[in-house]
Amino acid sequence: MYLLKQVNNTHLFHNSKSLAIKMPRWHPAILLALASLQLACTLLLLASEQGGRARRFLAALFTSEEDGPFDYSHPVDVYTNLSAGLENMGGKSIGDQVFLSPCPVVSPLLLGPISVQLSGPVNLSIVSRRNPWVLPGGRHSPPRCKARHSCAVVIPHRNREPHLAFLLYHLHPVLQRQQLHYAIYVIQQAGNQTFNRAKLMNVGFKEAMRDEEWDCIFFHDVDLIPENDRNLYICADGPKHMAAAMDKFGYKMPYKNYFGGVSGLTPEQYLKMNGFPNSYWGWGGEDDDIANRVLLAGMKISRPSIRLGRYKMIKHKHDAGNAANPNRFTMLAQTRRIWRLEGMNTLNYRRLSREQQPLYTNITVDIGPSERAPARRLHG
Ligand code: BGN
Repeated sequence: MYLLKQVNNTHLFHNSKSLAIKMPRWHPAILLALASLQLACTLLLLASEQGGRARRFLAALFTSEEDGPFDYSHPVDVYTNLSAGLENMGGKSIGDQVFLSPCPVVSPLLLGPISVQLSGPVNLSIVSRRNPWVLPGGRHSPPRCKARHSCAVVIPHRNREPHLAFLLYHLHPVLQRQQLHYAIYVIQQAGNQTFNRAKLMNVGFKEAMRDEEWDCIFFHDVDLIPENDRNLYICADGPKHMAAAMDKFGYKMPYKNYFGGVSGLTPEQYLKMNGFPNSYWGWGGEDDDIANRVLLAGMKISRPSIRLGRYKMIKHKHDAGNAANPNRFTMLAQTRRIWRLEGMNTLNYRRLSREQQPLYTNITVDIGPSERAPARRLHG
């Protein structure tokens, strides 16, 4: 399909070249005078009191819808009219997916900036009550139209139940507003070994794909809450880094190829880069390794604008069992040599349990003792 699109685009390009329109010849001085006149008129119009509409029109011409403008000083409650919105979407009969027509290209349920509630009593039973449309295992499909996109959201986890409740409180309604067919997978690392975020994400990919051929797999930190429901959990041409602007970094990228927090890949993109590394035990570096893999596999990172890709991080103390990984610098220097040899193709783990909870599929895994990094082993 992708190849087909490429071929079609090239074809169109060649066609458009051959469609050159014959223009009359004007004296350059006349052209210059006309252009100056037009510029003067435009400036006059924009400066005038009635210029508001013209300014908005020009802004709409030069910024895409996804860039806003968004007013983050007046966010909206993410549950605003949610159930009514889902019920009133037209279509034939609830649950009978076969006879439903496709959902609109742009969901009419989207709100833009949403308020992030990080105080007050939020627990899983409250989240369940607020999300009557979510099925066991944390699955959902729009009730009145056929979703155009599907995604699995993988959340690596250990001992962060309060954060998980806050995340699900916001994420479920966001995904429903986006009219996606989706499921949420929480991958719990058993035991007290050092945490291994990237390996848990590899496990999540494999476990999610056992259920369904998802269009897109998202890898989501448990402590990052989306601030705009127009930041779509849909894959892009290149591996997508969703969390372009986090409050903790002053809503900008901390550095150019940052790939941490929340990202989404198609199964093809993920397999092309041999998944993620299994050997980063403890905090840091694994996201940079993943970014390197994207580039080494010949792909480009795709990212929403920093106006759209906003996330709030839940403040917390440093995790026990997730000390900074002292090997990360040497390991990162080895990605180029290692990425094909280590990743999805060397993943091994033992699944201890898999249950359908009301809000997510809960998978507990033994991912083994922390090995030494293969980069170092290969070194000698
Ligand atoms: C970087 C970390 C990332 C982390 C970001 C943001 C490393 C490797 C050092 C070369 N990378 O410094 O893993 O997500 O900070 O906190 O430590």
